Amino acid sequence: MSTQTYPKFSLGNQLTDEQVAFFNKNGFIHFQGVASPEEVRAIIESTEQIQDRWIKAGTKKINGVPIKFGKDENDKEIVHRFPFTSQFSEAIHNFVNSPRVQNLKSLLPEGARVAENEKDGVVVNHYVNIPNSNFRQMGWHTDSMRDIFYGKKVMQMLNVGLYLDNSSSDKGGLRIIPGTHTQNLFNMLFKKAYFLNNEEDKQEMLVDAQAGDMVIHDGRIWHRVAQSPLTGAPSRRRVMYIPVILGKYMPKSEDSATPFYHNFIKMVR
Ligand SMILES: O=C(O)CCC(=O)C(=O)O
Ligand SMILES: [Fe+2]
Repeated sequence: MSTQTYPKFSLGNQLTDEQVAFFNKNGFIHFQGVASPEEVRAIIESTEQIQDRWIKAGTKKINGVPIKFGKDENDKEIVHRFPFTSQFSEAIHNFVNSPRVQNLKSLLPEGARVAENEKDGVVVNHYVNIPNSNFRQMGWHTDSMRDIFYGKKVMQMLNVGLYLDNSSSDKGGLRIIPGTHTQNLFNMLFKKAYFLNNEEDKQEMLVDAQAGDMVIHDGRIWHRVAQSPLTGAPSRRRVMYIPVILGKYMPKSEDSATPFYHNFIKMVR
């Protein structure tokens, strides 16, 4: 891993020219303390309620997108990957529609929108490293690859990550290769084996975040989530992703088909 560090910013009412320039050059940007501890707590609580509801009802998919289930450190059944959370949580819906998040559209060309009911909606990931964990890491990928599975042209998109737990190398953590958002299509497709490759890259950079921080990445950037060196509760890592997208409006409904790339997500553990 590169020992390089990077500057962290604070998010005001409008992005500064310096922040926009940093994002355009590197393909990511880190804002500290964007959500208050109360907001983070309310979001976590609402995911726990959603989890109980889905488990009780035996819900397997939302709008065609599979819910990823597994076990936590107490052998309790949990949800590891929650799609479309803002449709089930007022706390998440309010955060996503707050000016802090809506103003981020200015990082993309005119017409960008926050996608609450397209793609997988606002996703919460909950990793925990136990023996036989069903979700403790995520191999190398770009998020924009999903556009190709939808038969769409690759369009610029943002994935806006809100950290619900502290996440440094003790959690494994998000690793990104800065600048890869400007690569050509061949490198986006073939630079690494999608989701199968979990190997460290010399150029990868660790995103070292605290709960409440926001880290935005361009959908074309290569990234992975490393496995925590710890096990059980100390390995817990929860992060929420808000997609900001361009292009044709493609809302999902209960009748929507399961996207092909979920065959890969199913393999991720
Ligand atoms: O958990 C993370 O920080 C990244 C997750 C991710 O890359 C994804 O869901 O596409
Ligand atoms: Fe991703």
